[in-house]
Amino acid sequence: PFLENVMLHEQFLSGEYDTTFIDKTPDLFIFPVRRDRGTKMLTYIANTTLNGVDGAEKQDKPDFDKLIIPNTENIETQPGSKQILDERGPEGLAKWLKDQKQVMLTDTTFRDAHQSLLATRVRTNDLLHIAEPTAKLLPNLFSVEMWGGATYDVAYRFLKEDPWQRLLHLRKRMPNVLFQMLLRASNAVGYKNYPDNVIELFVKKSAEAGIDVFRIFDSLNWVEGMQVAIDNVRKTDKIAEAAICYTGDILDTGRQKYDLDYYKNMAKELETAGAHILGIKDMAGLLKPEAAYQLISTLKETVDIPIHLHTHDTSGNGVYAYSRAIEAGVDAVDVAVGSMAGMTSQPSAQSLYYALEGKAYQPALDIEKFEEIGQYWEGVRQFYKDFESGMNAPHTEIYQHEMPGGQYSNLQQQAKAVGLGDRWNEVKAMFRTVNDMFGDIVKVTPSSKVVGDMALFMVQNDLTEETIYEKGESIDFPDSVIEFAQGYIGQPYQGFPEKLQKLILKDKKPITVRPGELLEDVDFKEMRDTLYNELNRPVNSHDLISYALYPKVFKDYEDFLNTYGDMSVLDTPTFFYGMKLGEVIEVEIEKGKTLIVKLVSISEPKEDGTRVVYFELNGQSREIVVRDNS
Ligand code: 3PY
Ligand code: ZN
Repeated sequence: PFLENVMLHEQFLSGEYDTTFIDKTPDLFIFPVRRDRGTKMLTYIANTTLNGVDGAEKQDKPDFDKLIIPNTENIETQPGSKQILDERGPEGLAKWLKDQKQVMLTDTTFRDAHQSLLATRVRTNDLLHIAEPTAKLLPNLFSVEMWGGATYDVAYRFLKEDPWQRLLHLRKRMPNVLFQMLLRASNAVGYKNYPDNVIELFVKKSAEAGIDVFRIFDSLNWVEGMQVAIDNVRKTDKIAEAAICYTGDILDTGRQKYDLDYYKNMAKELETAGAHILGIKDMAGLLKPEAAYQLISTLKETVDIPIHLHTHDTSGNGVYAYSRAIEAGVDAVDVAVGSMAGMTSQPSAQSLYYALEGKAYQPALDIEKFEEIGQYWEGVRQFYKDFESGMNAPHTEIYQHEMPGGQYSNLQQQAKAVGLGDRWNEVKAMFRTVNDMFGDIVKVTPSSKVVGDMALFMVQNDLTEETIYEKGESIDFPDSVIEFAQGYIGQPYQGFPEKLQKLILKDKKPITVRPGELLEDVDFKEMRDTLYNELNRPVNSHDLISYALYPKVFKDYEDFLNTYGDMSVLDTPTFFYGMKLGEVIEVEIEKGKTLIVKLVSISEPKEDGTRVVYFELNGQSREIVVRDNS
């Protein structure tokens, strides 16, 4: 009742109080187990067993090997980079990073690796099992990238889980390494520009919940679009890693739009804008080894802050590119655990380690531990085999189509969904054509999505570059393409190609200012009241932010919770495939409370298309009636 009084208090509802304690204490929101919690869960399992998950074909549950989780119970957690930040602040941390002799590593396995290999589908449950072992076995990491990018949206939309809970639970288990997220500047973790006060609250609450390093980028490398995010990160005393997105090819003298001077100028601008670290974000893996050497050597002379390089191994040249960048003095690089590395993901930590053997800058880490953690991931990866892109060899075509690693598997899924699965090669080629039509732009979320949408649209409608110019006036372009031409995701370097912009916009007028300047602040107080009435439950800051970013996705997630409850507690095979006849699973629905579920039998379908699914729940018989959609 005390808790209820607090949460129904006028001041609490108004949001005019410091919510830190409540936001960071998810336990407060665990209410006594209602009687129907078991029924809801069984309904999800029954439904998934009969019909599969939304958006995928129903399949029988495969036999998976048991996961191998390193036993680290008796190992103490060593202090790491997180303690350095806490003790010395962001400038002190940046200085420490720059002073290191060996190259420092960011492990992206918890974010970009699975975003790039498995369409971002790795569930919190699978991250939690390996979180503590990772913190204990790899205390020398610079950071673990575990949030942001597409993880936020996909968590709600497809995994039916709360990304804030992921962050809070991981933070508890990994107190010693810096947590890093990818922040799309004014697009936060979405695909469009948001009002400045949404970015402000998002950054503040993410920092409070546990993010230490914010890698901030703008999808058109438009520094003006990054300033609000940089300023807000600086206000939290966390690390602003402002990033340049690498595009084109500095070695190609025939292509001068993005040359060394371009990168030098932007690096200086970002340092002036307040970056603690300079990020180089090679999101598609276009940075060839010699280019890496030239770029990093030049930038090391240009800025005083440390430099952190990110690439994708799509071409197979990732380890070589890193080796050359390290020779040129780069301070940190992004890698993934071997079994989740390579191809569209980051280069393998282990491969890089061995490539640098005999060098003073070889990373200081226990390679055996990486291998142990890799065995766990090898097992987990099996659960997500349906989301693999099918790329199983180095893919040098990347230098032609320039598609970001995180986009490759997603766009491929999108192409399949609109019936273009067998025209994937055409889509890739069109991706490059569209880039050139747009004036050779930086391609990374959301600008890469615009290029992808346009490429799909053109292939689907059998349009070519020529026919676009011929028939453009009568063509209704995809919404994202119109918004891009309007300037709603920012200004491309050297502007839009005018002729195409006019064809796309027709009567609409483009903007040239920062979209955030035109967007009204969100009234969070009013939003809190609206949400409180709609959800019929207390609303915390995380709910508010998620609703502000993704209103429909967030509401659909709430509907899912009302129907089935929190299914993030299920093991991944059960979440995706349901159960087999006779199978018994254990589900820890909250700390110390475990349910034992057995699937006993399934009846024949009745006339109305439903079946009865018979379970035992903690030894007691339960029947669930669900529709069989097959
Ligand atoms: C994202 O924005 O999600 C990316 O990973 C861009 O590379
Ligand atoms: Zn990336």
